Parts: sequence; structure tokens; C-alpha cells
Amino acid sequence: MEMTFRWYGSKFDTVTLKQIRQIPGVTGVITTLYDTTPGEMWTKDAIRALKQEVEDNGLHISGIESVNVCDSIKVGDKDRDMYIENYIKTLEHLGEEGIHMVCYNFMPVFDWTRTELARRNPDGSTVLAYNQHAIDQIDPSDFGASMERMANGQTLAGWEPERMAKIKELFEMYKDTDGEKLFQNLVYFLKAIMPTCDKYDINMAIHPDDPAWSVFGLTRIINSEKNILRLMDAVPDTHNGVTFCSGSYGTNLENDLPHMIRVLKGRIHFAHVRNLRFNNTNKADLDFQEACHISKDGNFDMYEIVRALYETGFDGPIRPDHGRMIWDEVDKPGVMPGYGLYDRALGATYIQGLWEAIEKSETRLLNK
Ligand SMILES: [Mn+2]
Repeated sequence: MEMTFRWYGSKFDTVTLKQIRQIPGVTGVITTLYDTTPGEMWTKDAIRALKQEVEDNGLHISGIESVNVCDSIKVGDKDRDMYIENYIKTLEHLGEEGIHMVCYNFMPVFDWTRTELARRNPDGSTVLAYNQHAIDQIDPSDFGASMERMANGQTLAGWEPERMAKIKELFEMYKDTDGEKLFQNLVYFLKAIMPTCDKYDINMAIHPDDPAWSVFGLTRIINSEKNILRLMDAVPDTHNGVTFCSGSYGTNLENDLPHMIRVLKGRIHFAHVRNLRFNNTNKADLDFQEACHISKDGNFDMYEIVRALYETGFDGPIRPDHGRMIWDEVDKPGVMPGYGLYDRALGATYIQGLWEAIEKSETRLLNK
């Protein structure tokens, strides 16, 4: 595995490449052209400039998160082939610049959903959180009024303002897209891009749905072992692979995370490793918040997750995921929710500590 760190680009991220380079063990960044819109072709010049900037700072690009897939492809409308052509051109340009891993997702309308951006812990740190009662107050047919009804200044996270403006239109666009149709549209997309991925050795890594169930009646399909294996079988090319995100699959406690890693052996091209803490596991009253990375702060056994990655020979980029806001980073203007510097840096060193311990104890056993 290679330890990496997500970076949104110097125009958008409060974290600098210089800071990332100083995190022990981090050699690569996972980045994107944040000011492109889904469906747009990425130019070679823009990719080259981004790569140059990263390399000038002593790091390299380990992968892209994300090249977003536009709604036309997801719903499979008349424009999809044109947008798939753009996506293929983007992949060609990335491949020609030596970039071989692309994370993407296939979630309708919302990329992720939380109900609080800064829930305060007793120690003063803040985290992203999800509360089912807050979600239940929202009527998808009338978002404006629903947002006003939400108490305590809670805002729905994961919703880009420009998408909120055309939210009705987006819901309308997806109204005939059920889970099966969405799945078939995903397979259509993957089959179309696989020859390019084969040619340039680009690993596509689908990010799971977050949370791992339907929200506001919008279907979600990448959320369980059964569903992700179905996708792996539908397009068996190993370039069709997975971003294993423990925090997203883990929103559903029925997902056995270490077991999923084992059955996906060879198909995991990218790993997001983080922990969640459940305050209420009853579905109707569900409440979880993001935790720091260590096992004892949340519900996941992080040792078993890292161990499963180690045992299956995972050799792709791994990154710490959302962290708490700590050390006065809470109110820093412009900081991306969940993507502060300090707690993620602690996560990176913790994951490497687990990895080193597992690797050395395994080697010692083998030599006995
Ligand atoms: Mn993730």
C-alpha cells in the first residue's frame, strides 16, 4: 500500500502540499480538478499543470478523486454517449500523464448526506454526524420549506448550493430510474470505458453510497457485499474495481467490513479508512457520528480492517478519511468539512502503525 492524502488543489484547499509532504509516510496525493463540472472533458494542459504543481512539492499524484459522472450517464438519457466520449477522452489524457487510478461514484443527486457538519464532542473537537430524525423532517418535494423547519441551525451537508437551486429538476430527472435501471446504466458506462482503461491501465474504483441506503426515495445500488459483487461479475475486467470506503459501507452495520475486503480481493484499487461511532443503532432513530481513526473511538475494529487489506495483498493507495476538527481548526475559514489537516494526519500515522505491526508480526511468524 501507499499512504496518501486527499488534496483539493491550491485554489480550494486550506491544507498545503508542503504540509502534506511533512506527514510521516505520505508520498502521494489524491486530487482532482475541483473546478470542472461533471460531464466536462479534462484537458491535458490542466492535468499536466496539476501534476507539475504536485511534483514540484516533492509528492506525486496517486490517483484522482473524483472524475465525476454526470447525471445524463446515470439516468441513461439521449446525451449519455456524448458524455461517455468526454469521459473517455479525460481517461486518455490522465493515462497519457501516467495517472492510473480513478475514483468515481454512481449516486443519484447527492454524493453524501450528513445532517450536521460540526457536532461538538466533550473534548471540544467537532465531527460530521447523521441523525435519522433530522432526515425525516425533510420533504424531498419541498426542500426550501423543509430546510427552514430543521431545528438548531442544522444544515444538510453534502449538498452543493448550485445543485440545490435545481433540485426539483434533478428529482424529476431521476423519477423513472429505479435500482435496476441505474445498475444497467452503470454497466453500460463501464463496458464503454473498459477498452480505454485496458489500454492505459487505469483502475476504476467506484465509491460506495454514503449512507448505504436510499435517501429521499432516490435509489442507491453500491451499498452491500451482494450488490458490489454483482457489479464486479457484470463487468469482470479487473480495471472495474472498488474504492473500499470503510466509513460508507460501515454506515450499515450489517456490512461485515473485513469479510467484504476478503471477497473483493484483487478488485480493491483504493482504500478510505475511517471509523464511525453509533449513538443509536435502531434504524428509525439511527444516529452516528464520525470518529477519529483509532478503534476505541468508534464501532469498527480498525485492526481487522487493515489486516484484511494486508492479507489480501492490497497494494493501491490508501488514505485516512474524514477526521475531527481539532486544535482550533474548527473555525478556520474555507476548511473542507471533514478534511482538516491534523486529525487526518494522525489517522495516516495510525494506519501505518497498524500496517507495520501486522507486516512485522506476520514476517516473524513465517521465519519461525
Ligand atoms: Mn470515502
